[in-house]
Amino acid sequence: MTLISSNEIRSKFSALMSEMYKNEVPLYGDLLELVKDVNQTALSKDIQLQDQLKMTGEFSRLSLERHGAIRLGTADELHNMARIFAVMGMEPVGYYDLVPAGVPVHATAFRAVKAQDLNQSPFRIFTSLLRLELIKDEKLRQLAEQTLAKRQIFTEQALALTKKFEQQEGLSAVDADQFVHEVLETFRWHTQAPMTKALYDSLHEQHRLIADVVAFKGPHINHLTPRTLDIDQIQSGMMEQGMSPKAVIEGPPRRKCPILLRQTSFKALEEKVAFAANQGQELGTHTARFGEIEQRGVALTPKGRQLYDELLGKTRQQLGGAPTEHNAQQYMELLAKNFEDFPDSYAQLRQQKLAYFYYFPLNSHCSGVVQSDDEATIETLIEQGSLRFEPIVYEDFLPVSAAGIFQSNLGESSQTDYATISNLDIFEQSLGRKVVDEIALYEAIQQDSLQQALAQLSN
Ligand code: OOG
Ligand code: NI
Repeated sequence: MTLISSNEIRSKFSALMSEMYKNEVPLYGDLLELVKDVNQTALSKDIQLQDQLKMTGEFSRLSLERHGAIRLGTADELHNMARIFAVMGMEPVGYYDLVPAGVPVHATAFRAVKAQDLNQSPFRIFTSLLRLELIKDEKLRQLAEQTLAKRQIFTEQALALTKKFEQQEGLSAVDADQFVHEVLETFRWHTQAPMTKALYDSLHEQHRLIADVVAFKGPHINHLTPRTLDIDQIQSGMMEQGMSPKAVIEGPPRRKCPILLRQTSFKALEEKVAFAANQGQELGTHTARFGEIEQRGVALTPKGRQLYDELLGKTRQQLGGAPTEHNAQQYMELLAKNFEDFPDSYAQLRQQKLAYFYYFPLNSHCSGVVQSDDEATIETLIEQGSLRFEPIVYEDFLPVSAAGIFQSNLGESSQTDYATISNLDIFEQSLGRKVVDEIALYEAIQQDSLQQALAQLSN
């Protein structure tokens, strides 16, 4: 029996999810059109960028690239979600604690980990787990726990096929096809909420997010984000088309050499929901789903990340908190000013070890030159024109940005001060395994490409 690769299953699922979301949220389709136009223009204006994306293998994945997000209610749900994502070659990478930012969840991002797998299908899902223990009202917490304990967010077949995958280390074409359709059910929007509107309202009063997780049959996908090459152009395009994006773009300011991740979103949709009632149904609304766009730049080393966090922190401090609609202009000016301290050429970013790079051999006939991978040799090879470098794209998320995205669609008032500490251990216990360290992944990609390039130059 031929088994289908996890890359293929992930690609299929990503495409299917995009179709479903387009049907559920037509505005997402409009956004894809806008992103397509902006990307085409950006590429035709910048041959160097085109060349860079072709070298790194990102060119062909760009139009397919999406991330989504779901919010889960229990450890059990998270654990099974991890098993299901494993069928698609996705591992939990990184840990994001949103509690310090006033959002009662912690999270990871499920994604492929190897460069060639990412280039085949870079589909990622930001997956957060609700921290019910932070609900102060004990009675309400118990009600929420009971509600979550009763629900089953996966279809029987999805779980059965996952088990089959684990046993035979793969799925046949027929099984893989059924698997993606079954798993899609978990992400679907439900217009019916199996609880009373009164209970929903009390949960909502504790935190909107709690209502969003607990009141529904499943963890509906709440956004699906395409990747653009020019987010400022998208931001103004969205305003022209009346899509009302959030006031500021999250992340670093506009730069010649983009770093990490910049994101903007438009407000959540208000959707009709039928709540359970003694007699029939009671109608209400719920806002959860929204649109988001992102621009990705080079992955930073811990040293680069520290500088990023410092400059972002300084900006927020000068502003006196998180940016709002009222001080957006001032925020963007401060941000641009502070980030002048962040070198803005790939050469400097590489030399100062602020970011990660791929290395490519340019001249395969300089035998004898390359004896070691020490820094002096590498610098000489670059100067000689024998070695070329290109940025490794950031594949992950940013906790401060994520908190900003959560808040923009939950309403600003939903920021609560939770007096608690981060808890990676609790998260990993719920997940049933350790999360992958993203820095180790970037290091390995850089190191592999350097070794390969040197080996080719020595041939
Ligand atoms: C997830 C928000 C985080 C991002 O891109 O940072 C996120 C959520 O709202 O559930 O998707
Ligand atoms: Ni997102």
